[in-house]
Amino acid sequence: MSTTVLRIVASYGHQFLGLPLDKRTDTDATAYIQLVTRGKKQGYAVGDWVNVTLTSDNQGAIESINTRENHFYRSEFNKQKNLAANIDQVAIVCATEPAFSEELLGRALICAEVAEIDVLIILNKIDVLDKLDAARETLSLYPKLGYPLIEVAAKNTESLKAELIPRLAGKTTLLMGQSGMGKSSLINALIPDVQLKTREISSVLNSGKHTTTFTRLFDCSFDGEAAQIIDSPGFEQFGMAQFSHSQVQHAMPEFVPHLGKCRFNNCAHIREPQCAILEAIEAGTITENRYHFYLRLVEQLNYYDNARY
Ligand SMILES: Nc1nc2c(ncn2[C@@H]2O[C@H](COP(=O)(O)OP(=O)(O)O)[C@@H](O)[C@H]2O)c(=O)[nH]1
Ligand SMILES: [Mg+2]
Ligand SMILES: [Zn+2]
Repeated sequence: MSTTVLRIVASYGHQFLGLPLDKRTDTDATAYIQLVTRGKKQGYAVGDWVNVTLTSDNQGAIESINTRENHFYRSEFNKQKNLAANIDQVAIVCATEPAFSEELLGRALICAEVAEIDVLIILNKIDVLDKLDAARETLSLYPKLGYPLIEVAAKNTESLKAELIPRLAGKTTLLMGQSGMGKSSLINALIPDVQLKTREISSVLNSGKHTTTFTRLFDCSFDGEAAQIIDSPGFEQFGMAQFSHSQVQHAMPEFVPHLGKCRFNNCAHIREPQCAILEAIEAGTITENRYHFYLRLVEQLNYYDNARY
């Protein structure tokens, strides 16, 4: 038995697949190493580098995990759900139609801020003209908060070349979106042979019927520049149960300049006098919409805090 370093390139439930650094050719199904975890140990994510004891040509056990640059996670009631590790950015796909959830977008942005990972917001399906203005209106706030926003149509290759590909080249990007936003269409347009690669990986994971429910890392190259795209299952929820009030406040860029400036140190920014946050709402630098989003998050954090004890 020998020990080696692998990168986790796919996860499905508690199953993981790894590839060695020198075998990034993910068109060869035989290169994948099926990984088992020791005991009940979990918390691994696609993008992690792990030390593995090989037990056969295509199987191994994860012994330990190398230090992460970062990891992007949701935080459900009693555990963290890792989506990816060691990434350069999170790209969140929204669409003109069906309408996307601004609540989920807001939550994903909070998770990215807490993890200190850059964000890219993608508005897809801009060819659906009668819904375009409404989507643009909703999203117009976010570039003001510092989040880059690009507009594309998955079926318009020119828009991908002009807007999206330059943002992906040279980077590792976690691509996320609610189902129906066009994430698969984007992946299909960006990654040649994606169907073949997906079939191969599902056969190795022995889950052929669940081809879109696993997270996986694709190695690709745009104009000769290497890039990695991590495809993840469509999300319908975004828990942040374990975040603190302070984490949430600091994850809202328009709140940050006002934090610590309220009259009371323990100000909850709800109806206290001389509250800097409430004053910022009066002044229009924090929108009512985002403030109510914040209040909903706080209400949920309080609920979890009470439920835990
Ligand atoms: N009009 C238009 N339809 C799109 C575009 N991208 C995807 N779609 C359609 O939107 C639907 C959902 O796309 P899909 O890629 O499966 O979304 P996913 O659930 O996010 O993976 C499909 O019917 C696609 O053909 C686009 O740019 N314009
Ligand atoms: Mg899909
Ligand atoms: Zn306050």
